[in-house]
Amino acid sequence: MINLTIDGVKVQVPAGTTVLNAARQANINIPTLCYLKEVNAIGACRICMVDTGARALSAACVMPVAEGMVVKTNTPKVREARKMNLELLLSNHDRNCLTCVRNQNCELQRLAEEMGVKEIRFEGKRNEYPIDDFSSPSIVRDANKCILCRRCAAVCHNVQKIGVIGATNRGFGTIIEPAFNKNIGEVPCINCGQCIAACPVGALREKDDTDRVWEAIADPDKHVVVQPAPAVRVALGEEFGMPMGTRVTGKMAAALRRLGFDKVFDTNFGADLTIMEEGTELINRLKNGGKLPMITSCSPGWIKYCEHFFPDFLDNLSSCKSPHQMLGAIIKSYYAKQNNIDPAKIFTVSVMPCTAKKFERQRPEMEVEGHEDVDAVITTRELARMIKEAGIDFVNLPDEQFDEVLGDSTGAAAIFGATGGVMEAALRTVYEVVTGKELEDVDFKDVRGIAGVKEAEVDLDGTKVRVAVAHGTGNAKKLLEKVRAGEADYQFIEVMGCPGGCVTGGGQPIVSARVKMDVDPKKVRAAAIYDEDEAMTIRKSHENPSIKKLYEEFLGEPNSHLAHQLLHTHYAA
Ligand code: HC0
Ligand code: SF4
Repeated sequence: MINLTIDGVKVQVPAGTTVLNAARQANINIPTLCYLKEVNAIGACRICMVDTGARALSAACVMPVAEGMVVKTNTPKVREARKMNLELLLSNHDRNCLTCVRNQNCELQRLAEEMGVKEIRFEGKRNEYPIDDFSSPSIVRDANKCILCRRCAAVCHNVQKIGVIGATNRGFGTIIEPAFNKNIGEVPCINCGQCIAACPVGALREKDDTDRVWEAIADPDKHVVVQPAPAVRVALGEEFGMPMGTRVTGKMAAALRRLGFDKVFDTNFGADLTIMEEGTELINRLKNGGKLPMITSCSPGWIKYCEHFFPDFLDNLSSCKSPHQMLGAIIKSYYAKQNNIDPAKIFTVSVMPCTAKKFERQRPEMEVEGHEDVDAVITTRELARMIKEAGIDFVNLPDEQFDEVLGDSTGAAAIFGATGGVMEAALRTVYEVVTGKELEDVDFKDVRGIAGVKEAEVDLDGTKVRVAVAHGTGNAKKLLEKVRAGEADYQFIEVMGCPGGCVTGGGQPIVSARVKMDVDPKKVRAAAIYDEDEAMTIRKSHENPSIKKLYEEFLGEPNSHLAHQLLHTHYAA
């Protein structure tokens, strides 16, 4: 252990700890900007300057502790250096804060306020870059707001193992962009939005689709139906100042109704339906010598990653569409027919924790008879904006229910939003269907948690099924390389494109680097997801009475001809 003193407080930490982390232990906050725990520690922004007694000040995020070190984090020299560095960043920053999507949630803005920047002493020359708001269905890049912290590039390269954005040019001309000045939609970006979640400012944001949704709601000829994803209900409250991990399912349903949607259904119904279809597909592949391992197909970032980087695994993907696409297709067929509504007049909106779903909904693979399953996708953040714009007092809303039949779901569907959830939900059903026995303990804890790759073996009455779960494409890469090399043998794999699964998708409320120093949203939001599951009386998809009704009245049986037409697709290289 290393002993040092920080601002007069004695601290003992393991060797290799940075001054920044040692100070946290002593409850001393050193301001940071480019630092992002477990993602980016490069000492680039020089905001975390401290005095260690050396000739020059040091960047605390990259400075390791040393025995007997005396650190001062709050001297006039330190404060002036930080302020100067911040003012230099601000001197050529596009400071249109009032109209910025990150207004009041911007780490640069907050630092300026906390460091007492009252005026900017230098007015620098500014680059004027074109905004790329056209090349990608998911991601908007505004380099005029970029502060070159490289958090986005680090998450894309080091965590997701994709690396389509990085620093090009030098000096004043440095810009974070795809190689060869390409636009983001012209490179193998998977639309995961993890770069947006990492950005401290407004340089990266989602493509905003709220205007299209408002227009549809206002159109008397349109029947507008909404469905929120499993992960939205454990994060939306954060946008209204509620603590991380607060479950707001009932308030969310109430808010959607007040926004003017004609029906408030639930993607969780689609998740139960997915289990029926995907579970049956797995059982058939196991029985009939189909392609194994079967890999889940509900995460569109993962699908695009697979297409670009692991095309030899495309036949391993389940043919199931993702739950919200399935529900969209059911709304425009079954629901339209039952209620005598022309499907052409139905406008379906998905509220997703995900930016890649904006891309997925446009894919030609998602059309049935000329109708798109889903007409618009908005993120959790966009829904929050709509609720605020409508003047709805979200925190004080009563709890309401989803509309019935297509809003009815089980605990199995609830857990889809956390890594391992789709696997666990599938196992709950596959076990009972294959063995004909009741599952005594529905909790498959081996596939829960935030380990990058999780494994389990399930005994289906003598047949052993080996399963694996990976979240974040970086972990998926590791896992698939092992499978490709014949070093691992599984029958069923769940992959989610984002680290943590959907709870920490690229469309979720943005958590600042400062909060992430102490709290892991992957864990806190997932805990809320599992609480949601436990609170449900029915926790297995095949026991959902509304799912049974849908098969009885319309689809026949899982994997039927009609089910294939509406709910399945195929991704080709
Ligand atoms: Fe997910 Fe989904 S669980 S991808 O993570 O499968 O986005 O929440 O909506 O469709 O259900 C995201 C979350 C979904 C879908 C579901 C799946
Ligand atoms: Fe990289 Fe994902 Fe951002 Fe695309 S959306 S640039 S893949 S982090």
